[in-house]
Amino acid sequence: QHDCLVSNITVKQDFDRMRYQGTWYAVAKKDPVGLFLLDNIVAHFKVEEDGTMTATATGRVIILNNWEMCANMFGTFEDTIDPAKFKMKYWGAAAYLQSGYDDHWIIDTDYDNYAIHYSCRELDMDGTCLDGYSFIFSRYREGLRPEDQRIVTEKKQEICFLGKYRRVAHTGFCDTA
Ligand code: AZE
Repeated sequence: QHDCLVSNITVKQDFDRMRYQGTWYAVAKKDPVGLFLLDNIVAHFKVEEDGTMTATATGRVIILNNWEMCANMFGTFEDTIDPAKFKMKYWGAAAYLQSGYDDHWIIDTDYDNYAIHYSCRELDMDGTCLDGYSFIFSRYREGLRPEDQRIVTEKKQEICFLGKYRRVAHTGFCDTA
């Protein structure tokens, strides 16, 4: 049923960036290769006056052998022909944080409870994803409602990341400063 080809992955139809605005708590994540946000990951999406989508994100990271901190990150989104597929330019508030340019796809969302994000950084020769990451977001830091969990499990399968997610803890580590 799912051939795992990145080109066959379907995204949210008629994605509405206005309704996507506000706070999203990462409740699970699939990591890419290399450094990544560890936990306490919260993102805030906004649509600017010119219609551009932007976001800020915070999360605990460990950099430069054992320096634990909260990374304050920024992202701006470039539109593509598909309203749910963006290119995200991102950077850190401090220069020693990561910066980059990633795909940012909204696989599914109901805007009020859950969202499934997907980013493939590197395609394999066969068209599957060799290196990618994904976030499961909730409007509530406590997690997803049981009825949303079924949808999320189905979508994890569709993007071929089922079994590769880890729960994202929210301990309050990044709540201040
Ligand atoms: C995302 C939500 C929208 C805004 C941004 C996001 C991604 C951020 C990173 C940050 C990595 C930082 C590291 C620091 C050492 C998708 C969560 C910017 C990928 C690894």
